[in-house]
Amino acid sequence: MDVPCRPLVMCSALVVFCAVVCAVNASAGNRQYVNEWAVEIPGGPAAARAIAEDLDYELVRQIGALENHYLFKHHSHPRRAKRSAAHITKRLSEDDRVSWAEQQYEKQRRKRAPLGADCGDCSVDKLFDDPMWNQQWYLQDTRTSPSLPKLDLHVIPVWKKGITGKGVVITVLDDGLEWNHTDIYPNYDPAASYDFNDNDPDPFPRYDSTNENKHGTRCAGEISMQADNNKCGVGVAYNSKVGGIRMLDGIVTDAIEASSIGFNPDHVDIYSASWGPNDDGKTVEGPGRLAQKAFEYGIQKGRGGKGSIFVWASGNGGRQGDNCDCDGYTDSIYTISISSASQQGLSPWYAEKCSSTLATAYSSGDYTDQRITSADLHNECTETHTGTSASAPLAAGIFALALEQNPDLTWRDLQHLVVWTSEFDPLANNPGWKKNGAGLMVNSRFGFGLLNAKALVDLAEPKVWKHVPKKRQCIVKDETFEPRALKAAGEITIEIPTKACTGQDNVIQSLEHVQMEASIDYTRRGDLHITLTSPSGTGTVLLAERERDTSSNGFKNWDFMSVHTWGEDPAGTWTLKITDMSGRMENEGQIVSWKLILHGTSEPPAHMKTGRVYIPYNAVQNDRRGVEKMEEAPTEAQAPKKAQPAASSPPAGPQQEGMPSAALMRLLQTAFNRQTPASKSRPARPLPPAGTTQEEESASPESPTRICTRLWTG
Ligand SMILES: [Ca+2]
Ligand SMILES: [Ca+2]
Ligand SMILES: [Ca+2]
Repeated sequence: MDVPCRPLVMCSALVVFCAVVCAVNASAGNRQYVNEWAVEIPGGPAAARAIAEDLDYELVRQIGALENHYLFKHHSHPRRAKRSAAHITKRLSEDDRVSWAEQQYEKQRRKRAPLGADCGDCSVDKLFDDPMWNQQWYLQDTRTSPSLPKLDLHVIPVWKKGITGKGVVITVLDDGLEWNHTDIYPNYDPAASYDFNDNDPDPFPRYDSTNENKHGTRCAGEISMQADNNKCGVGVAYNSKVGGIRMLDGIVTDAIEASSIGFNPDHVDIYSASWGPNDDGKTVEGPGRLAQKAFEYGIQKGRGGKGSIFVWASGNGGRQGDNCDCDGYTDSIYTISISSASQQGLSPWYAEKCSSTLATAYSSGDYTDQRITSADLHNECTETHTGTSASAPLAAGIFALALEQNPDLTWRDLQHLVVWTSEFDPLANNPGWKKNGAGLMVNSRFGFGLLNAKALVDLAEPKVWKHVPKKRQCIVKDETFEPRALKAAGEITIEIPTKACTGQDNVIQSLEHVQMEASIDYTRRGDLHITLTSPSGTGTVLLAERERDTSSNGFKNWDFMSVHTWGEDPAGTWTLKITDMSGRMENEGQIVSWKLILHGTSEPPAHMKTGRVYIPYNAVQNDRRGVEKMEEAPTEAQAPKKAQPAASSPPAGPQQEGMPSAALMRLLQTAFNRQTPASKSRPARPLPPAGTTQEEESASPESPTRICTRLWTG
């Protein structure tokens, strides 16, 4: 009896059939079929016409330049259908005069209009024809697998929105600009340029045998290299306008600095500076009187009153044990101070720590890490731009994108945007992260983390962004304070209770910057360690020890600035602690005076009314090919927290901890420095204006205990 077998056979056949059909359907997904067929007819046009007539099609046309290929439209078939009309295709295919036929269906394609217009649906590495585009790892994420740590500043999604820096003017304060460089010239802006070294309008650099003055051209190229011109690489804001202020190739004075910082502030939007006082680990120096006034003028009057944007490199003194808290330019509340991270997401050997750094951009790292690509002197290109010098211009370029998205952003809006959108996750494998009282992750190596251009520009969108409230300033002092002595192995603790000007119109409920202005006498300045703890419990190192700083000059009305308590409510008791753990028992001194200056707003800015949500960065980043699918990645994005082996870390500077083979690495680094431009790519930093202290601000009204003063409200 074979009857019982039959259903089995049929079922098996059905299963096989279903498996095939289902697989086909699954791969077809959500296809929309149209009433057109592509048909190959070896007999040519006459045969095509005949077939069309016989089988009731309209012959639309030959398909492009393809000989014997025709497009047929079926008269009675619906224009769009979810199912393919297999029977119609079969009928066509089985005609002896037809060698091949296929029903057409709609393909999902996205416009990439501003990008690679000639490029169709090509991949990111083919977006531009510039020969060094594929070395710009910090822009296009050259990872080979989504499970690897992310590798770029998330700029491409911004470009894909059509935002490329148009209408935004950046000037680079440096050693000149080779403005006729092929990759810079189309974006060069003479109105954003001047030569304060030779006092003429042409910032062209002085050539010499060592190409000493390449720095400004390299920094400008990072921002504004032309895209898709088959030359060098692509600038972050490749349609922005860029100028150069030549001011580092000669004697730098306070007047020259002020002239540069304040150059044409109604025309220039962003000033990018990759220089500062000596990174020798023993200098304490800030802007002189004129430069300080130039900053203030720019903030109050620049950009039609919205405030000039000053972007500052945080300094390259890591190996000298330098600390950017002793650099009054990065330490200024008016500058956006930018530090560096290597390709491995680590703090590089040259980076400095301090509490005033706001955010981080990529740059060079260990000698195996890739560096930064840019234009170079003599119309050449470079792939070896390094240091925090290379990070600040990348940030300036990203800020140009934000200003194109929303030209009304104030200088404080931009700082808030940076704080709120910079990413902790890609730098999470470094020590020193803490969560402040407002739920923000912050680190003295990186500020609030790695810049995320897409998040920043999206949040800056005029329909989304609400200007931050009016700036308030509340000064907290103790008029009864008497100088207190400090000795080696000793400790001074000062409790500072404050209501943060409650009851006055300059009450502060949401902090921005905090400044501790202090005068301290000490026999060996570099042995001092100063921390400030907020009422929310956020501990900030305002000053770390500097081994090389043997000065006995102390600090005179120095503003130690911190952004680490950003967003916190400052009411409560602050604790200032000064210690000397050096073991040099001969050390002695005193804290002469102090003043706590709280900057912020009387109500939390709109964007901060709900807490910051941190997303694993790979989840954000894996949409980089332009397909915005956050849900695809999160589960695997949790995984790639790489355990970074110490051996692959950069050579340790004196401040870096837990580096087992630091001596070996230092040796390698020394050898490396002899043959690469890493340590000499920075121009001589400008000679300091005389004196090591800031101008004392004019005395503010003081009351017996502590006083709250409202200053200008930008
Ligand atoms: Ca000149
Ligand atoms: Ca180019
Ligand atoms: Ca420094």
